[in-house]
Amino acid sequence: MAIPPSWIVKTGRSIWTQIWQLMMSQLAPPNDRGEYQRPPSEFRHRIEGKYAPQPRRYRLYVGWSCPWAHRTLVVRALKGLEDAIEIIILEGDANAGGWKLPKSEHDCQTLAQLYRFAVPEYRGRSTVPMLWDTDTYSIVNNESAEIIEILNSEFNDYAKHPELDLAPIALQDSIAQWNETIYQTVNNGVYRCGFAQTQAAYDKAATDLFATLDRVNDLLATQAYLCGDSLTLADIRLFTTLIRFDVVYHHLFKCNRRRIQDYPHIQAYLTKIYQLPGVAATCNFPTILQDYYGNLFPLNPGGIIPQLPDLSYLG
Ligand SMILES: N[C@@H](CCC(=O)N[C@@H](CS)C(=O)NCC(=O)O)C(=O)O
Repeated sequence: MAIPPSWIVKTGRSIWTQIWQLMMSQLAPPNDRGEYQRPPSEFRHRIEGKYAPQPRRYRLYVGWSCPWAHRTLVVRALKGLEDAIEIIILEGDANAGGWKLPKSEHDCQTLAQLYRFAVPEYRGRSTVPMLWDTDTYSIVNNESAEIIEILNSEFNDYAKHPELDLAPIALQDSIAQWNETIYQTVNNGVYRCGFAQTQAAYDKAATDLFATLDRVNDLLATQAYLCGDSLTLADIRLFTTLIRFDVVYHHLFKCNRRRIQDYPHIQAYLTKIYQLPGVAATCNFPTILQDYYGNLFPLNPGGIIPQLPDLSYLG
């Protein structure tokens, strides 16, 4: 006797919903309203005291797909710190989750093992970007917002472009205000859309996201950057989400009310930053597609990797 299709749909839906909720609660722990809560970063040292600013002493562990790590790659490129700060590019591990090292270090094959090599009792997330001290084998900082401040100001003696200040004192209030808005509604906002576990949580995140994009588009009609005429860290923080938007977030994270291509002033701004020297080389679109669609299993269980949209406007 054939199984009625309505039974297959009902049973499949019930089993899949339970598995999905279980996987999502691991991937993206929600609060009691089903809203995604990003855990705070735990290593927050600055370049001071035992961490002296020396060339080739510190290393950055990054992954091409990660927007938070991407911030650090853009600042490193703009400041010309390639010779002073080495980068180690990690690979996302679709099966085990987490990041794999390109070659074994201190007997560690994964980033999680390296975190525990430095701090054996550490039980938090092993995230990129991570700034590592090769002298003391310790983690200096794993908060991208702080790592970009460090790269902007602490290695000027070794930077090819020490004159470039991405956080001038006169703009610090404006940068801080934009950082807060952009983090809540755009950088983390796209994740709040994609990782929402209730309709209400999604609706709120999507409304907040597009309200900020509308506002930014209007602002950029009359000025070059978020804080006025000059590029700041706030722009770089916005850039790494914008560059992934039409490629990934628009579809995978359901940020589909508009694309960046539908915002003329944001599109021009994105292109301008993309074309700054060294920036295009930090944007690895095939890996971005592969990691998001291939590794975020609960959001894309079939594992199909879509084709790249037309990005020819970037030049
Ligand atoms: N607050 C951190 C977030 C970094 C982050 O979430 N990185 C993700 C990749 S996009 C990661 O490494 N996740 C691995 C994990 O959570 O185990 C920052 O901005 O530096």
